[in-house]
Amino acid sequence: TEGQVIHCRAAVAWGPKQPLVIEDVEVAPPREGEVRIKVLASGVCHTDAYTLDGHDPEGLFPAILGHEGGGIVESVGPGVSSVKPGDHVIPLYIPECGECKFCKSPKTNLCGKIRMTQGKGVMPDGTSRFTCKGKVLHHFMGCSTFSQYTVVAEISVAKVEDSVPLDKVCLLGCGISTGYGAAINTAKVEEGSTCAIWGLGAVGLAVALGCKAQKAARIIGVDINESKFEMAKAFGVTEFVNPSKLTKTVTETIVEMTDGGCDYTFECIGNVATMRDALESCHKGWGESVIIGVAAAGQEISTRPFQLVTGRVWRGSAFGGWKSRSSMPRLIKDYLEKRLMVDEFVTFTKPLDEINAAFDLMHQGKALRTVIDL
Ligand code: NAD
Ligand code: AHE
Ligand code: ZN
Ligand code: ZN
Repeated sequence: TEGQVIHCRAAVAWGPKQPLVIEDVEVAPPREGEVRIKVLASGVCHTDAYTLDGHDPEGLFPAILGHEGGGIVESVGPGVSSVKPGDHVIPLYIPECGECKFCKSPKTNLCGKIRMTQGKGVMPDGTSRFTCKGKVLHHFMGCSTFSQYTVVAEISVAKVEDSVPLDKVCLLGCGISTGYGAAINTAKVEEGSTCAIWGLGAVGLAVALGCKAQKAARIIGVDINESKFEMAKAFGVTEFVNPSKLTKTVTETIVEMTDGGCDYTFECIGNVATMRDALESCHKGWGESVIIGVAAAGQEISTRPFQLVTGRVWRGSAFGGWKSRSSMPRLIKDYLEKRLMVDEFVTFTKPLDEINAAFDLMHQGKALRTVIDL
């Protein structure tokens, strides 16, 4: 197949708020600095639903969504030296070129090398590798894992050992790494801390794993879906708050429970009202709140500046602050040595044909992650 156009099946997002359609698509060979991957598995992240629902200001259609995948390199373009056909890889929506000013700074994981073209739904040379029914399809987040084959930049792949199960570690491509790293790298939670997490989906529960790894004393879970509470205990959540069942505000409740507020809070929903609640539930003088959730186009956060004047800190985190390619061995090691739960996040597995059901399960709050078997 090397050097040839591959015909395969993919879930195509033809337009916002429309179900994905399984289509026969053509995937062109990888060009210079690119890698073509046979995708074996992909998680469905809330960000895929957010984009499909038309909430992403960068959202483009038609497109092939998906950014939480695992697969095997089928072929590589000219100049590719870090991976070869047969290598097992995880596509990365934040690449790591190692050369740009972001990569050179220890302060961020946001590589800038191909961010512009990635946001326009094309490869770094400005063109797409996907067509369907004579139409060009956009790439998504530099990954497009809802396709049996995809093409990504070499700097957007992390090689993993052949022995790790791709149908599980695909989740390290987004949700799990994001939450786990937000606690470890972004908040840098300390031993004995009191933490609270808004949203107990895959991202929120991975935050709990990170807080637990950092030896937090209390991990308070906040969710309106109480069916999440039982499951969350296994991920280290120690107490629960259901905002829809309170007589006081969630902030008043948490400030009271914690003698003045939390050391660290995390927003894992994507709702600007809960972002405010998470900030204002931080302790005066030192509490820090990390925004992980992605809010819809047009939304803005607000609080009284006095909240910051009096020592609370508002931060944000993308992919958990992990420098993507160079951190993957650490994440895989934590998984293999049983410090990081991964298998437990897979609540359903579905064939590509049933991908829309995976979105339904997420919206119904029944899934942590549905892994699509491509
Ligand atoms: P999910 O749908 O699995 O989980 C969201 C949880 O929030 C659910 O348990 C839901 O019941 C709860 N929830 C919804 N509204 C609520 C409210 N008003 N109050 C309390 N709880 C509420 O989603 P996920 O895949 O875990 O993703 C979570 C968020 O993180 C999304 O916004 C997603 O786009 C974002 N995300 C960001 C990054 C990043 O790098 N920053 C990475 C992955 C996901
Ligand atoms: N494209 C949107 C924002 C979407 C967004 O914030 N994406 C997160 C990752 S979500 C993963 O599930 C992110 O890492 N952003 C950093 C980046 O460079 O995109 C918009 O508002 O335009
Ligand atoms: Zn994601
Ligand atoms: Zn870079």
